Amino acid sequence: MDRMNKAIENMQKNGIDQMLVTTTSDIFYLTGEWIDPGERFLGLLLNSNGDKKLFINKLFPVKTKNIKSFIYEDKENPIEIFSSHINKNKRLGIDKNWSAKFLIELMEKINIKVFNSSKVIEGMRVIKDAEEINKMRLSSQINDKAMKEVQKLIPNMMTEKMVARAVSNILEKLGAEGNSFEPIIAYGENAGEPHHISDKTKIKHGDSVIIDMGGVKDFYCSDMTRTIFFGAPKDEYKKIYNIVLEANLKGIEAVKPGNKFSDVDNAARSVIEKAGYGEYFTHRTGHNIGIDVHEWPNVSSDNDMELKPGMIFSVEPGIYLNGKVGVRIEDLVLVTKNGCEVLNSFDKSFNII
Ligand SMILES: [Mn+2]
Repeated sequence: MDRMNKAIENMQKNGIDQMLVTTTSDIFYLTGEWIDPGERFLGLLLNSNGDKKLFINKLFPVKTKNIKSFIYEDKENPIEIFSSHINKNKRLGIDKNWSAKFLIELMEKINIKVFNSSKVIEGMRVIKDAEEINKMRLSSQINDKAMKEVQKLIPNMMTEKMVARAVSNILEKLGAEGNSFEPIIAYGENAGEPHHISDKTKIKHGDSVIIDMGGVKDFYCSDMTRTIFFGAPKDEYKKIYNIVLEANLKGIEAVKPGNKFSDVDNAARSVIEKAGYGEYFTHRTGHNIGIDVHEWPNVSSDNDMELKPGMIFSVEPGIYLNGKVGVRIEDLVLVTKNGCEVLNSFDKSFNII
């Protein structure tokens, strides 16, 4: 069954009569078409009776023949057109990412009960099929190769920003379409912030270097982090590195069907807690990934959802000592029948360049 009909079947099972899908990645997942409308309205209205209607601005050509398209022009009001296709006596499922400007306008125009129906597509996307798995493998293989090239740039005394800028070119040369997110290159004390924005900082002797990067290949994202050192670091920093590495390995070890996302978080987090650095691991252990770099759900202590074969997510523990040092080690893993396959193979042993 194709994905769109599967989605409609899921709607029927969940008692959802009508549902609006609006994100570029969900529409790509369902139709195979990548349409990025910027600020303009794009929506796929699915009905449990099997009707599929796409609302799209004339600026964006649609190739799909199996959906009825309603094409509007800039001089028209797309919410006016869209609202005339809704059954006002029934609840309308709405994509949680739909822009509030459209939702507010719709709610001002018509009196209808709306609810968040994102779980319908999220629940499908969380399990990758064979074709998606192969694309995810390839995407991470490219990222592994790119990491090697990026690490070669570090001794060149370029700023964080210059290295970050070089990442997309390296990924493209290796066959990717580009970055899956703005790469994080963080030196020394900047690495002490988990989401540092790369700036004009230059590297100093003994700095830890966080390199968090990912590419897009055939619409599927990679995401990996390595931390290396520029010259021998303080003993404590080496100790921290080995704790984070142990946490990464223990987290990965916990990835198998039957375990929960919270078990993976706990396996990684408890290594860091036992070593006395629990308060410095300030984020969740990971996130699912696929067409989007961050997909539902998270690998976190409060997520008791069970792991199932075909899920792909990151395991990325870290320790961040504000103003001093930061270490994060991140790999993508695929849940298999008996355990997991790590999609990244780039070396993660303690490394001084
Ligand atoms: Mn990540």
